[in-house]
Amino acid sequence: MKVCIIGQGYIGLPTAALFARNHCEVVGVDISEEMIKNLNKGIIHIEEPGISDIIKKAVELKVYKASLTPEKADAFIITVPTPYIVENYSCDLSYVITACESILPYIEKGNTVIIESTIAPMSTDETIKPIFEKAGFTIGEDLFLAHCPERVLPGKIIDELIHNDRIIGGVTPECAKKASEVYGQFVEGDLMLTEAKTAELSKCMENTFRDVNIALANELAKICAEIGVNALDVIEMANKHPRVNLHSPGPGVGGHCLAIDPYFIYAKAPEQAKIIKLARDTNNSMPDFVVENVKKIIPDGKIAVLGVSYKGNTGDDRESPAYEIIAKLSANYEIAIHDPHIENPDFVSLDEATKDANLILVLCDHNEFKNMDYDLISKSMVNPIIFDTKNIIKEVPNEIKLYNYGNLYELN
Ligand code: SAJ
Repeated sequence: MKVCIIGQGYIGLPTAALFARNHCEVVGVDISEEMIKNLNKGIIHIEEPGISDIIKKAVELKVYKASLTPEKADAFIITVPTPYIVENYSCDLSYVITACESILPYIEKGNTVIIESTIAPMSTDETIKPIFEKAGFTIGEDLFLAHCPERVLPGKIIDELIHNDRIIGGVTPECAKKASEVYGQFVEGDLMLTEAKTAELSKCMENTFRDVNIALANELAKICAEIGVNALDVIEMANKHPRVNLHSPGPGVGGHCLAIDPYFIYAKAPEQAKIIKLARDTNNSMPDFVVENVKKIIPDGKIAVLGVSYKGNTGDDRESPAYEIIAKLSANYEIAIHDPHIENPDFVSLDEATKDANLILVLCDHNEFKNMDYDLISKSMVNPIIFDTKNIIKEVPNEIKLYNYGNLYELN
């Protein structure tokens, strides 16, 4: 089977790697010339375990190639971003539409087209299907169209792409059947065949479930700071109940999924999606909560910000709440940023960041921050204080004061 994948990002590239490893011929298409050049040398641009080796080998074996233009293939998979439109929260389909139009000259009767990008409910039927119908195809008869959302956790993408169950939402039952044959090349989880709109809403709802639960944990953190209870102890105790799973509070919710997908549902049914919108607002309020507490800890001085990735052990900083926090603190404080997973000429080493700092502000749960060189920190800071918004530091020496979401009430 030959597969052409449009978009070689966090999802498109690992997907391409797995098709190539399973003896398919793969063309990976992207608009970035530099990325294409590097990929054809086997050099990848994302931090994700396992991908680099597979792509290198696939390039050598000539089963994978990257290109600026699509090619004829049996299956086309669209994995381009879908941001939300700030004014009305709806799903911005412009990249998906452009990607669909870009493959039109290469599509032949009998081909399968799969949209993996997360899209709002009804997008496949109302917006994407007409693009191919206008080009003369009859969906379900001579072209097979499906929405098959990805559901993988960054850091574990290869494992989850292979083993997670997969929703296959066909525009017609025949479309779902054809799309399932494509994923059958490497997916070992169940392939669940359904309609496109059910697949669209299921995907958005998965991330909304998580966003709402994180909002509940963040609300708990605020309540505890107000009334004088240790939020982290509450979470630990409550989670001993066999049917309770309180999530972890933090500095806000980042990434390209949880911070965006719930809006796609809200934009479709704002009158009904009350909890969904409130959860988004609660999570969006967390940077202000962090800033308020920083101000209570120190009125001015230098802050060493540790970590700007949206989640631990990745170099991905899309929608990261860290940037809003830094922007808001910059007005009153000197800020030095350290992130071992992100290359940025403005970022500094841990030594440099903590030198003469008045506060260490942990905004991301990279492993490097769970156990730091506290001797060095004690020497470089006059009065060492750490505010750990990810609640990852378990113990510090006596001379260091540690704040996390368990003891913020001490600041009242
Ligand atoms: N976070 C918290 N508290 C928690 C868990 C997470 O504050 O208890 C924060 C993280 O720090 C991060 C954000 O939420 O800023 C999102 O992180 P995440 O690990 O929950 O999710 P993503 O965005 O990396 O990946 C999600 C996953 N969805 C679910 O777990 C339901 C993944 O399976 C999806 O494939 C992915 O979105 C996607 O592409 O949609």
